[in-house]
Amino acid sequence: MANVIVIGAQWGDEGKGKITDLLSKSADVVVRYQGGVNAGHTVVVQGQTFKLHLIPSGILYPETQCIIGSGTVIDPKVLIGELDQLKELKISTANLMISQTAHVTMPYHRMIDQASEERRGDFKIGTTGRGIGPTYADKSERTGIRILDLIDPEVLREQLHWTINYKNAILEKLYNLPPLDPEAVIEEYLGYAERLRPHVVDCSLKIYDAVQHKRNILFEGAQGTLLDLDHGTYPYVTSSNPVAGGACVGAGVGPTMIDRVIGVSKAYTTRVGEGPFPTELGGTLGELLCDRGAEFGTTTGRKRRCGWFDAVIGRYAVRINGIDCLAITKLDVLDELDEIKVCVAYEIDGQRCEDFPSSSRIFANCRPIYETLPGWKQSTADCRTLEDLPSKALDYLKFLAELMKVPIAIVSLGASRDQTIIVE
Ligand code: 2SA
Ligand code: MG
Repeated sequence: MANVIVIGAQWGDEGKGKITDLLSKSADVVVRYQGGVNAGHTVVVQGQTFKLHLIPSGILYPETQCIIGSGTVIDPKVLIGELDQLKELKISTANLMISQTAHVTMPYHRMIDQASEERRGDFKIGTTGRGIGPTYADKSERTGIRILDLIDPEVLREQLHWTINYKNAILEKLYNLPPLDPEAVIEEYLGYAERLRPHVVDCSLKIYDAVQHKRNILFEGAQGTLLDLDHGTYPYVTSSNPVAGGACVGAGVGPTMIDRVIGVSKAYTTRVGEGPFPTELGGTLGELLCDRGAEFGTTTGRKRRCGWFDAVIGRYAVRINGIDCLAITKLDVLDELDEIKVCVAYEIDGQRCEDFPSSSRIFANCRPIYETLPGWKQSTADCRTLEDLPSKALDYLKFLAELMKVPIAIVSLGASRDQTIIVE
């Protein structure tokens, strides 16, 4: 397996949870490198559903070491909730490690995230309201609280007193919100620190050790390429770097340590939150994809917007991430359709355009140019090899691979581990 990065090639929710779960079997270490509790991974194992936000799905394998890396933002309350959930299900969390340099999401981050979304009105981003943007903003502003501050009571006390007074002014004056009581927050977070302390490590050092020992490392991206702060559909993005390059920064490893990048894409497209989406489908087709694909946010329960596969985005994701093979998920969702469209290029101001535009304004005015393929109109849920697939489904996959110029290595046909085709 070697050292592999798994990233979302669309707007998140591509099914990375399932793919990383599959790959985790051969991984010794799984690392989350960005994002926070905005992420939601659903993994189904033997009929049991696990909804994880921060803990890598590799935790379901007893031998796998799981690291929540430096580039993540950690909401301790949610993380402890996940630890409790796993404990109840008798899954050991002894192999969970948390980077000491990850940033901590505080109550004021959530409050500011939600209040600023309200304030934005028509310009809202459609965030998960989990305080992600404000936590990363504090990191950049250099007023953040890191895990190593959290677990040092003296430092935490000192830093939080100062920061909460500063934030209270913002909460009161800008958002008309009640101030926080520093002592109450400090007490609450000191309690979290006690629970998390045994898991805290130097993440980069752990990974470097694993590299030296030739262990297989899996870097698990959250969200997706088009939600990347630098390369996504700004401003309708998250505040971290889900792209493959983010793995090096967020885990503290050099690019020479990475062997492969696997891009995960749905056989169609979804997006949750605001922002342009050229291939979005309204009406019954959109509803059908949403119903068949159970397209509701894992974290917020929000209904996801659904549309046709967009190969312009696919090619962009291949370029930005250096994807060398693809995992196509949820092919079975298309089983009933008479015909299936694929966006192969955009029309922008009357011109055909093959490349993704950087401006969200231009992107909002792109008209998709479609090619239409026939549907296969039969269930693929029980297919386990490419030969099992209806020929039209295989043609569809081949078409996607041709458009993106990378091979398809994995096809997923349902939520269960066994509903998967591994292409030899
Ligand atoms: P934020 O909260 O600041 O990161 O929101 C900014 C944008 O990023 C989008 N975003 C996501 N998009 C898809 N899936 C995500 N995770 C959850 C899931 C989402 C949920 O797995 O379904 O439950 O609603 C995720 N997290 C952030 C978000 O919609 C904004 O467009
Ligand atoms: Mg998700």
